[in-house]
Amino acid sequence: MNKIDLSGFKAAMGQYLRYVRGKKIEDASQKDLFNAVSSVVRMLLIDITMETEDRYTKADAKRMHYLSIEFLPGRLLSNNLLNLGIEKECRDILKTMNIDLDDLLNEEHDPALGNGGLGRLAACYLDSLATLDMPGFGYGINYDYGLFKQTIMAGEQRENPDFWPNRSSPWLLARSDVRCMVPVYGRIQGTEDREGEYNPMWVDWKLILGRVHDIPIAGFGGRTVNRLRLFSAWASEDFDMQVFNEGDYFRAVEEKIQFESISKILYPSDSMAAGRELRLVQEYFLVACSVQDIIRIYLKDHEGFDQFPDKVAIQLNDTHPALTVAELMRVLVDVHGLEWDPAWKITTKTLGYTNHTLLPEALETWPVSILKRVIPRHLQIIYEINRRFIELVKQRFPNNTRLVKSMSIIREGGEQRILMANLAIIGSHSVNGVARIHSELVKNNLVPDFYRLWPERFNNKTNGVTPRRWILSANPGLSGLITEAIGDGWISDLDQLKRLEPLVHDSVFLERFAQVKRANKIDLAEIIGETTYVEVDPDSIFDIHAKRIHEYKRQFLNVLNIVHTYLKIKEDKQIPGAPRTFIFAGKAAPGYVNAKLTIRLIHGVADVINNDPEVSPWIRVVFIPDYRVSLAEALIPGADVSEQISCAGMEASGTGNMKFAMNGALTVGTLDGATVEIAERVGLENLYIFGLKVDEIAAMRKHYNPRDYIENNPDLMRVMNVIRSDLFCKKDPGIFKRLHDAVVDFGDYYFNMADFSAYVETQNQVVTDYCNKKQWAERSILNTARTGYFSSDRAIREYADDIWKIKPFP
Ligand code: 26Q
Repeated sequence: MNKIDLSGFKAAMGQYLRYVRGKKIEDASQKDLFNAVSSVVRMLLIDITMETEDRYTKADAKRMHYLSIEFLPGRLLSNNLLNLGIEKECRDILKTMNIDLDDLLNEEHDPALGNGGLGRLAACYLDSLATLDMPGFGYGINYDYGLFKQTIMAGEQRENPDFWPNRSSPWLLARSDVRCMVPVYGRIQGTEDREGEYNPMWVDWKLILGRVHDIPIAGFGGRTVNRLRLFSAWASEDFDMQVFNEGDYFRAVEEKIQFESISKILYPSDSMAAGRELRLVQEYFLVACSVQDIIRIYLKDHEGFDQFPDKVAIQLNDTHPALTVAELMRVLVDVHGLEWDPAWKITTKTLGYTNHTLLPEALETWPVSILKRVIPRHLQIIYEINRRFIELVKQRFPNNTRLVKSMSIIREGGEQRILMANLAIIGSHSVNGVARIHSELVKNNLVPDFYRLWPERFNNKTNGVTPRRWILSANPGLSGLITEAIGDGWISDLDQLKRLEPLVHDSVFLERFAQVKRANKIDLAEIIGETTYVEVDPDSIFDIHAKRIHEYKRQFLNVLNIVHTYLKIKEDKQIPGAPRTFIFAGKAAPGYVNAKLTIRLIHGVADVINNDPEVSPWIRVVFIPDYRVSLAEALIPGADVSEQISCAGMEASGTGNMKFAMNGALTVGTLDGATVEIAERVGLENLYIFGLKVDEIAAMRKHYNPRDYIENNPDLMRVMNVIRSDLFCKKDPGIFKRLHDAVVDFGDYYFNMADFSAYVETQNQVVTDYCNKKQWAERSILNTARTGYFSSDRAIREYADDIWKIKPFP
């Protein structure tokens, strides 16, 4: 670790407070102090950024640009201190000033520029790229409003605006020297040149300006600082003047507001493709700004585009930035004058595409009519890409109209639509899924015809998470214990956790491991008390289900088991073997009725159970509001049981599953996403796998009748009847009928009924096993010891070697 000189730290803080905030240190608020410390850390980061940049430039390094409509970096002060290796020293300096660092860390607002898994994955990947000294940079949008803040009123989710300091955060460096110009709207004018060749010209477009802010991304060890570049939209002054001069003052102001609204808000859905024009404009805005910036950086040190794919890699985080295919072609052909064929070669060699979902409703398609209005030239280019592609398909597979139809970028029949996944696949040299089972489903179920055409293009990159944030920073107790036992090499080489395995026979280690978990549960119990006003027992089993609320993730199934357990105590007088606390957290998309109802149901059930003196000594239920990165950091270290119970085949990977297992929680899960690989690695005896498998669900779907399961299982019948009754909604009779009917009358698309009895049995086994404290601790240790594979460092090395061909520059 480089030693960073902190002798000027105090003085620099004082200067910041005095000359930026105009305050004496004794008058500074906690927020002022947070900003002061952060501004000093930011200076250190800037120094290393410049040094890093020189290193890359000198080596003429190939760079990777990670395009993502979402980034969820989480709080940055503590992460930066840890990665720079100055946390302890900084804490000590502050102590001499009577300042508690932990108080300051809590002042930081989570940047919420993402919904969930996809945005958080992007942030873990940036952490690993910097830690591995690799030239990898994030490109995203600087939304004014990130994901809404969730509050609960009478059991219902309310969405409140997230006022994140998108201009004043100490981590945002305004780059007023860089500006992007993004043409939008207008029309195509065909002209013929002297040779009589058709030359399309995009005319009458309007100009949006992209303003640039960078968030420095420090790697662990303090050697490398990369950056996350975020764009925000601004109507250009030229454009103002033009419309103002036309004399329609109000229309001019309206249009200006309309343009500046492009980066106003993050769409709050992670599972439903919103077909709104503004969303398409957002995607295009990100793509156009990014491509411009990438080419500008490339052209600083290179001439012509021959070397472009050897110096630049671009990764598309899902299809949201898939317009990059068309935009890169447009810039190469229309702006830089390349011929189509070489431009196409460059484009496909440069781009890689990661798929994150198989859910049909989440796959993006855009009406041709919207593209025609917003980006007419891109639509033309997409048509040309498609024309040439279909030629190729017809050559390879003559007379096969089915194939042409299934692989065409344009879906005919009714309103013509652009299939963004097809565009991304055709325009990339690599297509990857995010867990082994998911990548197999991409090949065999989602786009089997593309797989037949280009088998070499498809690959798997199982997701990973950064151990810096998810163990070192979130779980200092566990980190300290691990480091004491095996040294600190694990932080940047997580496979070393294997060396903990023999310690399961060391009774002192076992005891201390259990103590760490208990201490974390006490901390969590306090947070639960503060946020839900429910008192919970740290000696009860902490069973945590934390993730976006979605029917496929089956929070409903969890509730069914809770209600079943309640009825067992209440009606059958059967007491469980150990007390349990069921903990939920997660946001529902504002327009997702059943997800919001599920939150109400959890609260309704919690109300009845927690207030029943016969039941509440055994089970309690809490819903912690406003799940976000900083809350996850508090929840995960305190978990005994991790709920990963999605309907098999629907969760592409999951990443929370990895974080929980690393922190010693035992998984109750289905064979879905990366949970399959977690099970393989920790061993079936160290987690709880239950339920239908992907192929079983596929085979059953056609004839599945959820009523068969209800009629044949009196326990399930009883639970469903109670859900339909008004026991959990005395003040709003009937509201949960819709959830009941989704299962009973509308086919139970996610197989809750079919998996109910297996889930109940598994949960009962958990309770039994938990009573053997020693054995539980052993299995918990083995979860930590055997999940090193799920480090994002491993994932990034695979991407770097197989797809990006980038190297470390230490
Ligand atoms: C698309 C169009 C319009 C509006 C919104 C969207 C949109 C936005 C976000 C669609 C999907 C998302 C996010 C998806 C997501 O988070 N997927 C998760 O990705 C994780 C990382 O790979 C996986 O671990 C999860 O399994 C997957 O659900």
